[in-house]
Amino acid sequence: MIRNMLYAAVAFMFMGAATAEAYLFTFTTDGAGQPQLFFSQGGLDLTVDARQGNVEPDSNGLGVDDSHNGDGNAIDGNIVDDLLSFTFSEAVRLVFVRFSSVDNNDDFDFWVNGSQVLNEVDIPNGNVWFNDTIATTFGFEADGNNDNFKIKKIKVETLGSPVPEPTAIATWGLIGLTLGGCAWLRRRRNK
Ligand SMILES: [Ca+2]
Ligand SMILES: [Ca+2]
Ligand SMILES: [Ca+2]
Ligand SMILES: [Ca+2]
Repeated sequence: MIRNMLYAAVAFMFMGAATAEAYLFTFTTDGAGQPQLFFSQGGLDLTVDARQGNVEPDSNGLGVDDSHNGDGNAIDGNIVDDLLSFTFSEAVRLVFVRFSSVDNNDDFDFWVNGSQVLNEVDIPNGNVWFNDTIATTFGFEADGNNDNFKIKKIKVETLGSPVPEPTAIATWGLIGLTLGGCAWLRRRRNK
């Protein structure tokens, strides 16, 4: 019985290893524009890059200068449609994005692993929540002359270790039952 409980505890510990870790990246450091910017937090690496031109960091968030004359430093649809992408060193669940420099006619197109999946998503005051999107790369695109915004924060969760296969749990259970059965037989023989 105690042995069975022990094996159940071991199986539970395996499941417990699957904890997800949350990472919040905040982009409020001013700096020079670069084709790519690199960030790291607790072993999770993040590369931010612009489809065209430079990523432009300032105290209000990350934007894009698409390298054409007259383009502003926001992610905007002016001259060229700017797309800013966030690539993580492992697959993560996107939790929320906080946009900044937003006015009431801004919306974004959402890209996942290089493909556009949502069009014209309105940007509210506050966070945009994405509870069930798992990928390594998330992109935010502006199009049309009205769209111009920056990205100030992004929160993601790592997925943790894979949950053990049901067969692995069944095997642990079987081992426990077998050992328990042997003990029971031994007890009977010793009577
Ligand atoms: Ca721009
Ligand atoms: Ca532009
Ligand atoms: Ca748009
Ligand atoms: Ca606007």
